[in-house]
Parts: sequence; C-alpha cells; structure tokens
Amino acid sequence: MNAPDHPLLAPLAAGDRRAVARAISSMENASAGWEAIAAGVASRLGRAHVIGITGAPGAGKSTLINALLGELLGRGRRIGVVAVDPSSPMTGGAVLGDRVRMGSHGAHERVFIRSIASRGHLGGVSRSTRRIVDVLDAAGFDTVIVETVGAGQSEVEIIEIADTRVVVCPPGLGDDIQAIKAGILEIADLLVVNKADLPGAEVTARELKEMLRLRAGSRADVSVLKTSATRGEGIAALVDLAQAHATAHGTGRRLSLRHQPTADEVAAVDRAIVSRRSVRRFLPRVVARETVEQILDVARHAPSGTNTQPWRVHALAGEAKDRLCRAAAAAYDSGEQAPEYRYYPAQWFEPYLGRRRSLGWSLYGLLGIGRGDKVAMQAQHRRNFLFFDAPVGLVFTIDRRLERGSWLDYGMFLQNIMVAARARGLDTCPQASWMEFPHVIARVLGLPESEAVVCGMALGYADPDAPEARLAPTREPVSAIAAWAGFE
Ligand SMILES: Nc1nc2c(ncn2[C@@H]2O[C@H](COP(=O)(O)OP(=O)(O)OP(=O)(O)O)[C@@H](O)[C@H]2O)c(=O)[nH]1
Ligand SMILES: Cc1cc2nc3c(=O)[nH]c(=O)nc-3n(C[C@H](O)[C@H](O)[C@H](O)COP(=O)(O)O)c2cc1C
Ligand SMILES: [Mg+2]
Repeated sequence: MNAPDHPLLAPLAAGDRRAVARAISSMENASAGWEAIAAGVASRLGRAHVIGITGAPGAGKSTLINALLGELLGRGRRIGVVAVDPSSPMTGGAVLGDRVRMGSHGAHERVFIRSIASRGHLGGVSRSTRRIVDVLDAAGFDTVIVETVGAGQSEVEIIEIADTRVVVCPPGLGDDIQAIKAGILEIADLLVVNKADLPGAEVTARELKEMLRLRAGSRADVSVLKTSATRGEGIAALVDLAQAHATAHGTGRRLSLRHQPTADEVAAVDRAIVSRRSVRRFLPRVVARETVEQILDVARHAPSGTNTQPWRVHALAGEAKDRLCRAAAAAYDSGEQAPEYRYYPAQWFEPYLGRRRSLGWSLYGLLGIGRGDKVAMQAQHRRNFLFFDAPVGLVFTIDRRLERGSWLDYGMFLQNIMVAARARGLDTCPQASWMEFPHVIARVLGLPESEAVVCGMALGYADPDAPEARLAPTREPVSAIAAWAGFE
C-alpha cells in the first residue's frame, strides 16, 4: 500500500509542537483522519521509554512528575506527559489543574504535557491513551510519562501501556495500602512512598517491603523508594531506577500487547465475509487501478506453506480486458476447450450433486432459463468469458511445477481478494471457467509455458437490479460440517 499520507505526519516527525497537539486531539476525539495518523506513525514507534505513574488520588503523582521533568530535562531528555484525569468531564478542566501542578516545566521546548479526561471516550481511555503515547513516541519524545489514578480496572489497563510501572503511595495510609495491594501492587515495577517529608514514610516503606517479601518470587526485584516531590528528594534515584528497569526489561511493551478488537471491528470483518456473493452482472462503473492495487496489497498477506507465495495476477481493464474476452468468447463459440486441470469429479454423487443442481436451477430460474434449455444455458455460461461485463478482469496463474499444497495457498489469496473487495463496496465472481482456455490466455497475455492458469475473477460494482442478484445460495449449518471433541 502507498505510505499513508496525512499533512500532520511530516511536522509531527520533526517534533513540531502544534502538530503534536493536533495529532493528540485527533487521537483523543477519534476525529477525521486519525486512522491515517495512527497508520503513518506506526513505523516510527518503539523508541520511547514509557513510564506509568499511578496511585491513590492526591498521592502526589503530578507533583512527582513535575519533579521528574526537572531531573529528566537536566539529563537532556525530551519528555511527553499524558495525564488521565478521572474527575474531569472535559479536557479543559484537567488541563488547567495539571498546568498548575506540572506548570514549572510545561512550557519547556523539550516537554509536552497533555491531560485527557477519562470520561466520554468513545473507544475507551486505554485505547486513546495508547494512541496518544504513540504520537509522542513518533514525535521523538524519548520518555513518555502516563499519569493515572489507581483505582479500577481501566487504570490497570492503562498502566499496561507502560514499560515501567511506578505506583505512588502516600505515607501513613495502612488501610489504603491493603486496598491497593489487591491489584495495582501486582503490576508495580517500582513502589514510591512520596511525601517522605511527612511523618510515617519510613513505616509505610517498611510495610510495602514486607508485603513484597511475602509475595517473593516474581515480585522480589521490585524496589521501594522514598521521595519528596515538593523538596525534590529521591527524584534522581527514581529516574535511575526507572532507567535501569527499562535497560533490563526493554521498551515498546505496549506495541507487543495483543490488540483487542472492538465489536465494530469484528462486525466489519464478518460483514465483508458474509456479504460476499458471486456476482454475475456488474454496473458499467470504472474501478481505479489504485483500488485494485490496494486490494491486492491486502490480499498478498495470505498465508502460504513456507511462505512460498505462489500467486501471480494479471489485472486487466479496458481494451486489454476486451481483447482477452473476444479471444476467449470466440474459442468458446468454436468449442476449443482444453481444460488446464480437472475441477470436478467425472462422476457426480450426493450430497454434492444435489447442491450443485440446486444452485444451477436457482440461477437459471431467476434468469428465466427453462430446464433443458441448453442454448440459453450456454449463452449464460459464455458470459463468464466477458467477465460478466465487469470493468476489471483478473487472471491468476501459477508455476506448474508447484504441487497441490500451493493450490491450497492460492485459495486463501483468492478469498482475501474477494473479502478485501467487499470491504470496499466492490463485488467479485471467482471463475474457474477461465481454465477451460489456458491456450487462449497464454497467447493473448504472452504467458510462458511454465505458467498454468488457475482461474479468473470478475471485479466491479454489482448491478443490484439484475435478476440474478437475488440468488442466495444456502450453506450447511456448523452442526453439519463440524465434529467436536474435548470442549467443556
Ligand atoms: N508534603 C508533601 N506534599 C506533597 C508532595 N507531593 C505532592 N504533595 C502535595 O499533595 C497534594 C496532591 O498532589 P498532586 O501532585 O496533585 O497529587 P496527584 O496524585 O497528582 O493527585 P490526583 O491527580 O488528583 O490524583 C498537593 O497539595 C501537593 O502539593 C510531597 O512530596 N510532600
Ligand atoms: C474456485 C471457484 C470457481 C468458480 N467458478 C465459477 C465460474 O466459473 N462461473 C461462475 O459463474 N461461478 C463460479 N464460481 C462461483 C460459485 O458458483 C459460487 O461460489 C457458489 O455458487 C456459492 O455462491 P456465492 O459465491 O454467491 O456465495 C466459482 C467459485 C469458486 C470458489
Ligand atoms: Mg494528578
């Protein structure tokens, strides 16, 4: 596919602040063009170290981040901050609050701070947060800090975006510690007892260490650190520990997390598959080469045994298509069939015979072709060699030295084309009939002897008013085609 293009991508890559701000707004609101931005930044991700900072409300997270900004700036870093504010129904309020707390570095050219409201997100906070982190990563921020209030499940999800997860605990909150240990403690890479200038910090730190000790095993390497964000104490040590964690465990964690599809995404894929029909009458509406290229670009991701990719496509339109059609129709009229391979068994049997007949009768019935009307049936079959008047004809060939397994691969490629076409509002008809005339195709397209014709395919916009558009071939239910074992 051509590189996704969006006017913000170039300035974004150059770290332009206004472009960063706009791209983030686009991600947050899923406004027009956000997909293009997301796709455009995708190849530039993984360099940022993402630090998640979570903890109870008022623990001092924002103040701590402000202190971290000072320390990181001193180390020459470029830092992006995303604060997810659960209290604000609107971004405006959250921005104001964090400007106050993180204000002293917010205007620095190597700092970019953005607050987002955790309410009112269409695609979920963690999803838009991840996309915002992506934007900052792509814009060259080498450290991205995400602040969330540690409470419920969504915060845990957000913190999953981070490479290094820091949980901030205020001192002297024994009960709160009991409460957080249930979820957040499990995912902490660093535990910070902030407000260490207040009494009780030492006790809290000891309690946390004890809790970790009891857990032992995988949590044994979690450090407990005391900081005073307001006094700037323990901040350098925190940066050192976070850095050491990134060195030991790597960055780009969010990129490897499995993408959770939304219900809409699932429905779109299912719809493209289920709405596909073999279309045998098309509108005289042009399909751009670019569209065909896009479809093939998607389809080439089909799997194939040991990645052999046995497919080769001849995409035809206009006079090139008409030339092949004229030659094939003429060959059909004079009965020059020389099939490339055997598609069907020589002798039919049930249940396949019945299904085949049913399809034929339904199609001919809709077309007003009576049973036994051989002439009309042949005229209909002949339409295959006009690609059913589709604006685009595809001819598929394969290296004839390849074996049956590669033909299996080929089917997957063909189905990908049909589904990708459907997703774009286009229709297809796969056509084995073209393999009846491999010699004609070879002559017209100049194929070498080594290429065998697999099939053809019509591609275009379906004529919704055609009588045969009402054809709806049925399918056997899952219960008739699947055998089950070993399920609960
Ligand atoms: N004494 C003391 N106070 C602190 C420290 N860090 C933060 N505070 C204060 O704690 C209060 C809350 O600080 P914030 O940074 O807003 O806390 P937060 O965790 O970001 O709060 P929310 O985002 O609302 O959950 C403020 O009044 C801070 O000045 C510290 O190290 N020592
Ligand atoms: C590999 C393959 C070759 C096909 N060849 C032809 C063909 O040459 N002409 C045609 O009209 N339909 C052809 N079909 C379409 C089938 O008749 C059609 O898939 C079947 O009746 C089910 O209908 P549907 O595709 O509309 O769901 C072919 C289908 C496949 C999968
Ligand atoms: Mg805060």
